[in-house]
Formats: sequence, C-alpha cells, structure tokens
Amino acid sequence: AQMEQTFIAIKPDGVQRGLISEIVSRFERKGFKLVAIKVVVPSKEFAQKHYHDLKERPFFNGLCDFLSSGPVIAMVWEGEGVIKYGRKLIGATDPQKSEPGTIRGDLAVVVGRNIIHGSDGPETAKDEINLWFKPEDLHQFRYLIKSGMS
Ligand code: YYY
Ligand code: MG
Repeated sequence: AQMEQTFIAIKPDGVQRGLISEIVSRFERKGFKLVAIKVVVPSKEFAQKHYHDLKERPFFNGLCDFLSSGPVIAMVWEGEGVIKYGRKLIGATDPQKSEPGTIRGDLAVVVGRNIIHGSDGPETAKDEINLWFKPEDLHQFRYLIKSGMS
C-alpha cells in the first residue's frame, strides 16, 4: 500500500516573510519525507478550486484573492500519520488559538494571514495532491542513511 501522504502549502505571507526553511525544517526534522515541492503562483480560479469547500463563507473571496497574490510553496509530505500529525505541527486555524510550539502558534497572529495550509483528512489530502501535482511529480525514494526515516 502507498504510504500516507498530505498536501502542505506555504501561503504567500509565509513566503514573503522568509519562513520557507523554518516551515520545511519542522516537517523534515520530525521525520516526514518531502516527495514533491514547487513554487507556484496560483490563479484566482485555481485558488477557488482549492478552497471550494468554503465557497459559502464570507471570507471566501478575500481568501482566494490572497492565495493567488504571490508565490506559494506547494508540497507533498509522506509518512505514517502525516495527515493528522501535520495538522498538529501546523496548529489551530486561528493563530490566537494555536498552541505555542506549533507553526501558527509560533509564527502567526491573525487568521487571514496564518502562513500555511494542510489537508484536513485522507479524502482532502488525495483531492488536493491531485489538484496541485501530477502523479509523476511525486518522487519515490528511500533514505540511504539510517535515521528512523523510511
Ligand atoms: O484548514 P485550515 O486552514 O486550518 O482552516 P479552514 O477552516 O479550512 O479555512 C481555510 C482558511 O480560510 C484558513 O486557513 C484561513 C481562512 N479563514 C479566515 O480567513 N477566516 C475564518 N474565520 C476562517 C478561515
Ligand atoms: Mg482547511
């Protein structure tokens, strides 16, 4: 069976603030494996597809404008439990409620600029990976040095 994968994106505010390496580092040090990564400026239409579940919410338009406002780092991370634990590393949606030690808790202040996206379950992970990446973009490899990472 395919090892569990999740879609993680550093939003334009995280990129602008120079937080790419900080965020990648937290997933990498935990022991998850980066199997795809690219820099992309999503169109507004693409952002609307990505956030389609939220289209009835009052913040939908501003959210899609924001996601399409500049470069995003789109990634696929792999590992046992990565979907749920990735959300744990990210912290609560509202940075005011995210625990210290989480990405949003440590690095963000307001919900409209919460710097990172992570899939919220197995179905959305699959849909979001398919939306952002082609199957051949996902690389299969093993770490050659023993470190507990597979
Ligand atoms: O998955 P997550 O990003 O933690 O939250 P969602 O409920 O899926 O909302 C997506 C995105 O929308 C959130 O990261 C910020 C924005 N948003 C907002 O601007 N205002 C809200 N009250 C709720 C969410
Ligand atoms: Mg969400």
